[in-house]
Amino acid sequence: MEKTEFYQTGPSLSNTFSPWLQQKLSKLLPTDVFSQIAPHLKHVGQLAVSDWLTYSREAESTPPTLKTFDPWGRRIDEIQVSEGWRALERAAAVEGIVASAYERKFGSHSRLYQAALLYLFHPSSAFVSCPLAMSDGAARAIELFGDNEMKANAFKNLISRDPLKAWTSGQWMTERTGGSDVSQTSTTARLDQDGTWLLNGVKWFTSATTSQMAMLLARPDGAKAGSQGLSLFYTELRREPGSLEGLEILRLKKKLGTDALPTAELRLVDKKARLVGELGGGVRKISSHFNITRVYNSVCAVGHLRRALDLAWSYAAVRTVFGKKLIDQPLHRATLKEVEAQFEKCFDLTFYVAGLLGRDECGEASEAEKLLLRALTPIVKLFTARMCMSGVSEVVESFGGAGYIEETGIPRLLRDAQVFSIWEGTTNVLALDFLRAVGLSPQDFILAAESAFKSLKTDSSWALAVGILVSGFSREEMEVQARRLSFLIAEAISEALRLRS
Ligand code: MFK
Repeated sequence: MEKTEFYQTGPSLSNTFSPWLQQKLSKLLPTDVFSQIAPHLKHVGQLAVSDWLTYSREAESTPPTLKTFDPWGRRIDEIQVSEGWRALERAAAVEGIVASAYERKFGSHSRLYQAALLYLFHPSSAFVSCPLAMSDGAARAIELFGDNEMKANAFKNLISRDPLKAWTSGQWMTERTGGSDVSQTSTTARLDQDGTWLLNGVKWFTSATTSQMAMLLARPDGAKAGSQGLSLFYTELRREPGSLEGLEILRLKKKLGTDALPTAELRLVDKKARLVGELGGGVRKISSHFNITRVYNSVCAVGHLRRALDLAWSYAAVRTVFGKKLIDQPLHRATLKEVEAQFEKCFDLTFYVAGLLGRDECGEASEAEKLLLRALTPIVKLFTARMCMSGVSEVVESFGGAGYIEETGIPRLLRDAQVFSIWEGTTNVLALDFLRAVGLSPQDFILAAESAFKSLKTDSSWALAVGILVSGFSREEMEVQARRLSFLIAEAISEALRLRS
């Protein structure tokens, strides 16, 4: 080898329970809670850059496969996942990524603890975080609307720390008739003579079809058209491991990213199910589910952006161009710092909403806090998803050509980031959900936000947002403004959170 030959050094990662994160969490949590959870977060931060990184790489390089028939022609519809994926599912149970929110060991602070665990887990999880999100949402829906049997069995399994007992859940809402427009659900439900509900239809996007159970929407015979006629159902997928009941897996989806995650099209054929709560109100009931998955989406988007930035800073410290390390190049540093600033806004907003969720779940939230949680959940979801995508794009560019080469793992960051703004509601659907949340009385929202954050009154983004909210615009004009409004509110509240910290 000639002496002049030059090789670049790649980025490296160290424990992601960083001093920065420790400082943030120590301000968000009472001292005794922080000191109790810190050792566990440190342990998880180390796993995220060691064992879990190995498992996630294995899961991503060995995507799931569908085996439709056995060698003798019997239909088996078996999804095979890698050992890396299974190891990550086991690890998630052991570390209590879902359980910590429901054990409520730290009362209403438990959600922040859980959000911190998820934030550390997600970037090395190969999107095992997706089934966890749906499992957490299902646990909440059962807590709120489930019967005693669901609480005694499914709920316990969803929050089990024992990998042999732990369940995950699907959340099946999307159909061919309409992705965002759930009101067009065509899956039917009929009661047979024994009083069992039998469901028939096709679910077009079902992530984590390896789960043990799912929550899904269907239209009982004779029910109205539109979303008012939908009910929420609970179903178990398998009689015994590997044996699907009343389900055909039509195919696995080929996606832009999230390669390790088995996402399938399913046909339900007289699938036995149980009604969750009373008949009707299905969308309202499943919203308790997807409001949780939207918070997960935000936490994971923030964790994803953090991972991208960690890699970018690490690379900047080892890569020399024009006679200087990238980190010492003023423009390169300033560019990454801009992304850092967006990241910090996302982090503050997300952990604020996670804190509100914890208070709500423990019955401690005031009416104003409940309204803030309801209205800010869609805003934080849409904002963090968009900031993650633009920030990760900047990070990919910061690697130059290496960022465009598959084996570096950097392009995957961008492909995976795109999902955050699509699943669990697109940017526009969420901006409209904010309008649904504030309804006819935006004044209540304005008041709630201004009493939570005194500094809003002098914030220019907030002034613009309030101007739109009280403008008396027609419904159509409000819809046109909804997206801009959401970004203005996200900017204003994140600035208020920055000033408060
Ligand atoms: C790694 C990160 C983890 C992420 C996990 C990803 C897992 C992906 C798996 C998936 O399942 S992806 C599918 C995601 N699909 C969506 O998110 C659906 C997007 N569409 C919407 O959110 C629409 O806005 C919606 C379906 C809710 C619109 O439906 P409708 O029927 O037009 O709503 P409508 O009639 O306004 O509301 C029906 C009821 O629900 C009302 O209550 P009432 O019946 O009491 O009047 C609403 O107030 C209530 N509601 C709607 N959205 C709500 C809500 N309540 C609380 N929160 C909300 N967000």
